[in-house]
Order: sequence, then C-alpha cells, then structure tokens
Amino acid sequence: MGLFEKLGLGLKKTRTASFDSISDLMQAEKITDEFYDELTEQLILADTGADVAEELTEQLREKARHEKLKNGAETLQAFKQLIADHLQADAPMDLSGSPAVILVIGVNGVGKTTSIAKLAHLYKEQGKKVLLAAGDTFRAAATEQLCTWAERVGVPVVKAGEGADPSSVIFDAVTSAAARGTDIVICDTAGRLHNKKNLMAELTKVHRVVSKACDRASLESLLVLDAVTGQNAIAQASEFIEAAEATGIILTKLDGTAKGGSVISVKQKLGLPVRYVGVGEGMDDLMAFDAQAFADALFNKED
Ligand SMILES: Nc1nc2c(ncn2[C@@H]2O[C@H](COP(=O)(O)OP(=O)(O)OP(=O)(O)O)[C@@H](O)[C@H]2O)c(=O)[nH]1
Ligand SMILES: [Mg+2]
Repeated sequence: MGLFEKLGLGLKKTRTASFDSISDLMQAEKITDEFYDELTEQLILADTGADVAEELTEQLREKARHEKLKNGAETLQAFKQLIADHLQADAPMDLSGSPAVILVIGVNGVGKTTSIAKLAHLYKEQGKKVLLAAGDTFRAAATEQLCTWAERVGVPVVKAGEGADPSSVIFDAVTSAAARGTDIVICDTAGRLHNKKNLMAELTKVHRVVSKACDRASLESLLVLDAVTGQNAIAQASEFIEAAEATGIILTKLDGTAKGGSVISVKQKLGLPVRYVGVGEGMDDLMAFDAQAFADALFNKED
C-alpha cells in the first residue's frame, strides 16, 4: 500500500464523520452564506475546535472574495491549500547531529513506546544507525516491551534495572551512541499525568541532562498526543511543552478516531509542528507528516 493510501485509510473515520460532507458541500454550483455556516459546523464536528473552525471559514470567505472563486470546485482547491498552509512546519526536524537525539514524552498510554519502535523502523529503513534508550524505568514491563520491539525492528537498546534514574539511562545511551557512531538515539520515558509536579520535574531533569550530552540543535523533544482524545490532548500539552521544551508532536491513533480535524488545531494552539502521525499498531504505521498530503487525503472522497 502506498503512503497516500495508508494515510487515506487512517483518516477514514474522520472523513466519513465530517470531511466527506464538506466535500459534498463543495459540489455546489454557487457558494452561499449557508455554505459557510455549514462548513464551520462540520469543522467543529471534526474537532478542530470552534475558534479554529471559525478562523478557517473566515479565511476561506476572504480568499473566495479576493480571488473571485466562482464555484465549489474552485473553493475546494482554495480550502485544501488553506489547510495545507495552516499545517506547514516552519522548518524541518534537524537530525544532523552525531548523534541526533529524540526524547519521546507524553501522558500514559498515548503510544510513546509503539511510536519509538515505528520511528526506529523508519530511520533504519533510511539506512541510519539507531539506538533506543529504555528511559521508562518506572515499571519492568516497559523495558521488556521496548526490548521486544527493538528485537523485531533489529536495533540495540540501552537499558537499566527497574527503578533506575531515567536521566542516567538516557545519558548513558547518548554518550555511548556518540562513541559507537550511532546516528539517532530515541529515548522512551514513562507516561505521566501533566498535573503531577514531581513527575514533570523529573522530565525537566531528563531534558536538562540530555541537552548537556548532545548537540542542542539536534535534540528533538517530541510530545505524543492521542488523537482519540481530540481537543483534550491539546489541553494536556502546555505543561509538557514547559517541562521538557517539546519541539514537535507525534499524533497517534488517527485511525481510531473521527476527530482527525484536531490535527489542524495542534500547530495553531500549541505553536508546535506535527512531525509524525500514527495510523495503526504495526511498525509500518507511522508517517512523516506532510501537510499537503494530509490536506489532500482529508478531501479524497471515495464513492
Ligand atoms: N490504532 C492505533 N493504536 C496505536 C497507535 N499507536 C499506539 N497504539 C496502541 O496504543 C496502545 C498503547 O501504546 P504504548 O506505545 O504502549 O503507549 P505508551 O505511551 O508507551 O504507554 P505508557 O508507557 O504506559 O505510558 C498500544 O496498544 C498500541 O498498540 C496508532 O497509531 N493507532
Ligand atoms: Mg511506554
């Protein structure tokens, strides 16, 4: 299956629930005021959040007036472009460091460990040397889970015993990666609730220690958000951004939700680009986020 098809499949629930209706609306010969009201409603249903829904509708109205768009088809093209522009990251991820380090953080069960396995697979396929750091020392099963994935993907892991200090495990991984000529170290961390002060402080320490061990420019701190929780995911994010200087988002479980529209509000509300999206449980089910492809897939209605 091609990447575009896979993305389309992952977005199926979101399309069925809202974007297919938007595509239908844009079949119209003439664009009316009711059209714009309906558009706002459908965007809210897709969980873009009311403010983003209104903002996008207003921008489309403006664009339609300015560019003298005549019919639905022209309006649809313009709207796709608007969404793609909205989602475009200001700069790509910098993975040039030796090693580059990706710290993966987020609340419990959002898909951190699985995403790490998928990322390792993705980079390995690109010919990079990958090392994983088992920084979730909170429970023994977490290290086991990561090691099982690492074996399947075929990448090494640096680990320590249950209850070890996560900062020191991750520090060890990063320093040994530098010695081994590893390209990318991906660090797992324990899931934690954003309102647990001591656990958030631990994350700040992890981030501080890592940033001393590697080139700051190539340190990505990726916050994992579960798309199923839609706008709630966005509410949790600010504490993580503050505690561990998150630089980007991995949005998981897009395949399991009709709230895929929440992607559209992530960048605007958090000021962080979406870097990857998860569309399934297998190791191939993670994609580098492509704003244009995403916008196209949202409106790719199959009849
Ligand atoms: N459908 C679907 N399931 C996913 C996706 N990503 C992760 N999952 C599932 O979500 C569940 C939790 O994934 P984990 O990777 O263990 O989550 P975690 O954030 O590491 O969890 P903790 O370490 O307990 O905080 C697993 O059953 C995964 O298979 C996705 O993109 N789509
Ligand atoms: Mg985990």
